[in-house]
Amino acid sequence: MIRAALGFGGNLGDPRQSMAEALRILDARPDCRVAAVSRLYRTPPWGKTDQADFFNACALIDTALAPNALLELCLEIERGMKRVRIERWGPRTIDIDVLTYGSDTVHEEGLDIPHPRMVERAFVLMPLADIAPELQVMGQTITAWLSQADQSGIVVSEATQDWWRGP
Ligand code: PH2
Ligand code: MG
Ligand code: MG
Repeated sequence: MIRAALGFGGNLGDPRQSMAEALRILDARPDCRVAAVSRLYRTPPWGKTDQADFFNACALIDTALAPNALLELCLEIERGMKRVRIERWGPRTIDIDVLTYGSDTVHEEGLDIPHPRMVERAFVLMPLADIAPELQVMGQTITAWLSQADQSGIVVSEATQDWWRGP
């Protein structure tokens, strides 16, 4: 099994519920185990700012899937949640990104690992620092990247790390 980091986001419908369901789907699979989930954050929209706040979280999963199969699974879960995505960086019900995969570097059609923009986005780095502060990405730790990122407007929405578990 390889340990991968996933990023979750959404700002349409009930993103908390969509992210929780996605995590439970992953955890129920024999080829994926959810090892850690961050707190849940509410974050100002990045890139395209005239849209609703996002909810964001990150998870570490242990998986037997190859990187492209993991990406396919994430996209399949997005489709299953009837992901609506009108435009790049625009509103969406759920977005699941493969951030890291072990310490591998992957450049394939539609897949770049580490996620090329993760180190400049506090909405990824803050939740990831909850669960993997020492993880090395592009030459430094998540903690180090986070200290250089603009964290303004980001608030913790759920302070526990089991917000995604069912009743
Ligand atoms: N995702 C984007 C674009 N902008 N902003 C926030 N706050 N959170 C996101 O997850 C996000 C975003 C494209 O994936
Ligand atoms: Mg994304
Ligand atoms: Mg995506």
